Amino acid sequence: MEPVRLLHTSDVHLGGGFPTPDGGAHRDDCLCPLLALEATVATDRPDVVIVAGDLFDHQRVDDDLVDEVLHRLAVLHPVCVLLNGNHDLHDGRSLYGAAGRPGLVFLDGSAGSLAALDDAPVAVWGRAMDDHHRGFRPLVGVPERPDDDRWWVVVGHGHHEPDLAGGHRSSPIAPDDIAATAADYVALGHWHVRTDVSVGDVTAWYSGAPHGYGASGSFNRVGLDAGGAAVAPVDAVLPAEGCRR
Ligand SMILES: [Mn+2]
Ligand SMILES: [Zn+2]
Repeated sequence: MEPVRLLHTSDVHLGGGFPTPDGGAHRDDCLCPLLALEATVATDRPDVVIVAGDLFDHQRVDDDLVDEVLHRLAVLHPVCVLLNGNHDLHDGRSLYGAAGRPGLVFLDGSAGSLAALDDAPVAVWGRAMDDHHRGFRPLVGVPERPDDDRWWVVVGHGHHEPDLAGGHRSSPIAPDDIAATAADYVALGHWHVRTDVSVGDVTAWYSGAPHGYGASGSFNRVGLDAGGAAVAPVDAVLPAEGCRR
């Protein structure tokens, strides 16, 4: 298979505003993390961009901001794969009604959506979250690895829980769930800290939030080739003093 390069992000939380490490502020209409993503795409030239949930901070984000964000992601070139998260549930108040447009692949199925991308030899699966509760299992119900010449990428938004029996958190993801995907890469969201949760042969990461968590944020750069998945951070460069626009 042709090698491919992914750029994986999650927990962008647009519409929520957030402080900077040195006391500045990003406003509610801030696009700084998205501008950082665009800058990274321009230099890194990935084949696929993946947003693994919580692109938006809440479901009351202004329509114009939602439209601008979806438009900018749609025209990124490469294709952008979107999964929603618990902050931007795909339910009756979903913000993703306008996500069906060229350049975007929104994984909208509450039982999972499988998509074979047009412009890259990649098949991707993810399960849209319509309710964030203990019974929602982001990585349960993953289909068999497609039997064709494509890299197999699974996307999920939820809480990694090594001891499922002893836990209580919503949308749990067990190590066995990750292993069972048999994926070349599992792109996770929900944790704001970049974290490796790989199991055996299955490479799985939380990308972390681009605005960081007490430190500067990053995106996850993933190369898939015959040697497997090579994962590295790439800095998300946001203005330290807060919003510029
Ligand atoms: Mn989340
Ligand atoms: Zn900002």
